[in-house]
Amino acid sequence: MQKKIEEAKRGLENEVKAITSLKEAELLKTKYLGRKGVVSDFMKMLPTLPIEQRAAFGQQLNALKGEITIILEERIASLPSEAAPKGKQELFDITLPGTQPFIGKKHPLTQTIDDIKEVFAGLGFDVAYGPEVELEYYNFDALNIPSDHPSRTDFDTFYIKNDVLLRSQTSTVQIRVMEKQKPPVRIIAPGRVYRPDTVDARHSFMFHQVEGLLVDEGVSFADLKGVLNQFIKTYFGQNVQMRLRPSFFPFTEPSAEVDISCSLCSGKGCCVCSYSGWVEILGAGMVDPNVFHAVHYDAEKYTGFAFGMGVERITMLKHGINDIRLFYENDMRFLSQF
Ligand code: 2NL
Repeated sequence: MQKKIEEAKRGLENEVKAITSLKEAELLKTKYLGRKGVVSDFMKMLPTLPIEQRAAFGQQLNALKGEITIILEERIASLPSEAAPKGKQELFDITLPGTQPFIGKKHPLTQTIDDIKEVFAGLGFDVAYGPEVELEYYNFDALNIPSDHPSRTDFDTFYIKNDVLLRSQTSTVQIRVMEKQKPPVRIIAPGRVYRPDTVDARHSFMFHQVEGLLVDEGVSFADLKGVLNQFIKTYFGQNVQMRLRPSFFPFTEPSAEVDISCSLCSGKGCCVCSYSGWVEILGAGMVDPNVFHAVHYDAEKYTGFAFGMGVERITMLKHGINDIRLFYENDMRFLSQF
């Protein structure tokens, strides 16, 4: 029996050398492993053997089967590539278009901040950043905000401990810059700010602001108007109109709220502009001398203007977005539109 098995194996080893195609390999496989093949014939002999020899012979046959499979596979692998499985070749259709890789893009708020930076870079402004966890001094005292001002309460500001808070405006950055640098100063400060507002379509406990500051000798309100007009025309479009309304901020005097003609209805009146034709986009004014005192600038020598705008608000106006929460949900159906 042992001899017959050895013979069968040697037979295959000889035959396998001669084959040149997959088809021949298949024929050999059938000859040795098929239903009427060599191994199968051996199997049929099993019951004719004495019981005590059957187990050992069965094991030898299984081993032979394994060896035959390996010999055939190795030979197939060494065949020239034209002989490789046809079916598998056809699975790969080089005429099909490739899979489109996912290409990321900037978040719409980042795009807006970048656009704003670009306009102001063209006007000679640098970009400054500062900490989001701030001292009460930078968020309020240095900005001439009275100690009993309602914005200082924990209804309007997140306190971490006594005099440490989450900044509620990015003016903190401008104070820090003025502390370190003598005029002229020309900066914008983009960043996150925090206020404990209940979240709804227009409010969020965290949002983004860009504030601007220009300080030099002889800076006037006309310079403020000119810079803001330039920004508005570049960012929203040349046909957009600007208007200033008198307002009040503790850190500027005089102060103004700045409107643009409603981009949705071009000033005719719609729900976005409450049928007024105008929408508010920023607050601005001439830096209050008390702010200059806080940073040891000579308020007799220098004047300056400052302004602040909400990034979410501007982005919503530009793209007609009606719910601020969409910015924070990471829903690609929304984000991929910009
Ligand atoms: C608004 C109004 C404003 C400022 C921010 C400022 C900063 C310094 C000095 C004086 Cl260091 N002013 N910032 C001035 C006027 C308005 O923001 O409605 N923001 C969304």
